[in-house]
Formats: sequence, C-alpha cells, structure tokens
Amino acid sequence: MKIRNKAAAVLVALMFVGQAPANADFTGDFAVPNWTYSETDTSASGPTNSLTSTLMSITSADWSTGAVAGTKGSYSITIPWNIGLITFDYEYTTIDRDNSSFDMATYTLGGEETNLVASDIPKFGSESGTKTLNTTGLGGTTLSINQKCTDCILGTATVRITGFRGTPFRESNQLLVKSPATLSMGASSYTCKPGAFTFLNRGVTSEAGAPTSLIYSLILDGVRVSAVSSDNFVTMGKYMVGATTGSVTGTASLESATWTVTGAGAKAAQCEILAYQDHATTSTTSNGL
Ligand SMILES: [Ca+2]
Repeated sequence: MKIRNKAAAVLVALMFVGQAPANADFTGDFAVPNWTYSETDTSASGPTNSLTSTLMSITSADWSTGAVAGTKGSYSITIPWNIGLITFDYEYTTIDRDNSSFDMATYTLGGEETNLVASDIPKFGSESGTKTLNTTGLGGTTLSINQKCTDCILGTATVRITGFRGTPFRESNQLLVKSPATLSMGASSYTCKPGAFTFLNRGVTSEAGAPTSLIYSLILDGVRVSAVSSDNFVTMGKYMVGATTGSVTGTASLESATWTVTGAGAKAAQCEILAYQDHATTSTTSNGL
C-alpha cells in the first residue's frame, strides 16, 4: 500500500454539480427498493450514498487517519432473468490529492470486479460515459456499482449513475440482412452472391452472421425457374421456398450460386436467398437485371 503524507492534505469542500442525463430511471425492474446498499468496513463513518428514482450516487470515505484496509460502498441488485443487456450513464469526479487510483469506481458482474473509470484521473478530474454490460445468462446473479477507497484519506471521489436501463432478450436468435444479395450476369449465366448478415444471439448480442445453409432462387420474368441449396437440402426442406419450375439448373455453395441460361439477358432477372443459421432464418432479394 502506498504511504501518503497526511501533512500535505488539504481538505477541500467542493461540491460537484453534474448534469443528470436524460432517460434516467431507477424504476420498474431497477426501482429503488430493489437495490441494496452495503459497505465492507462499517467501523467508522463510511462512504456517503443516495439513490432516488433518477440518480444513484456514492462518495468514497475520507477519514482523518485513513484506513489500512480501505472500504467499499456498493449498491447491488439481482439481475432480472429476462434482461440481456444493462446500460447506464456514469459520471465520476475525484478531489483526491493524487489520482483516481486511490478512490476507484468499479462494477461487479458475474463475481468479477472491473474498473469503471481510468485509474490515473488527476485531482479535480472527471470521466463520464455510457456503459453497456452483457447480462445474458446472468439472471439471478448480482450486479454491484462500487465506489472504493484504498487508504480513505486526502480527498474523496464520487460516482454518479443515471439512465439505468435494461434490454430484454428474446426467446430465439435473429438473423438480419446487413447488405443484400447481388446478381450479376455473364454471356450465358447468372451468378447470385449473398451479402452480409448480422446474427443476434438471443435477439440481443450482435455478431457477424455466418449462415450454415443458403437456398438460392433464380427468378426470370417473375417466374421462379430454379432453387438450389448450398448443402443440397440436407438441413432445410425445399418447402421453405416458393414452388419452382425447375426449368433451369444451377450449382451452389455458401459463397455463390450460378445458373447456366442460354441467351442470358433476354428476360428480367433477380435472385432471392433464404439463409439459415442456428434456428434463425432470413431472406434477401438481389438487384434486378
Ligand atoms: Ca482518497
């Protein structure tokens, strides 16, 4: 532990008045009565804290003699089972003589404590921002917002939390089209390529889409003349796409489908892709030629 010279301490009575961001709400699932406040060391007057429907605030302890073990003030809540993301706005200010490392603001999620702000914010410095935490699968466990002090002397720091909100996850995955399919034409062929996809894990966590099956349809003059699958219909039934005349043959992979059509260009052409990934499907329609 760093030893700091008490004689250099200057007690500064300074009130930081911050702007409370919009959308502040300790309501509903996150209403005030659902939070519990605790301190790790209650042997002396500890951190100061307050929680209203619009603002959570914790100021670190500041004792004339300091504390060897430090102390931590925490607001804790049990994460609701249906909440996949928790987002909140934070504002941190310190008047510690040295820097924020002696009075850190942190959060504890899944049993792991993580710094909310930088550890080198100087005296009178501040940091604010928006934090989003993935809480999918953590329903029933505890989330804590903490304001600590390691030696509890030479000035306080305050963390203020507003705009606390949760995003429910869905019961299923979602596959979204990020950019559409494209159709190009050769002298006697059409080639259809998928664009990009976004995969929403349980409808919440955004990942790059990686479909495991694609069904390509070629549509000429409004008639579906062929449907070919990247996996020869091993995992997906033909019935999931519209009826096809089967009058044009083609080959397909996860990268593209190609159809041979004598005199390509004589008819209006478009392709359609039905994409599948982990119990989620979507479709994309190409440009027209
Ligand atoms: Ca301090």
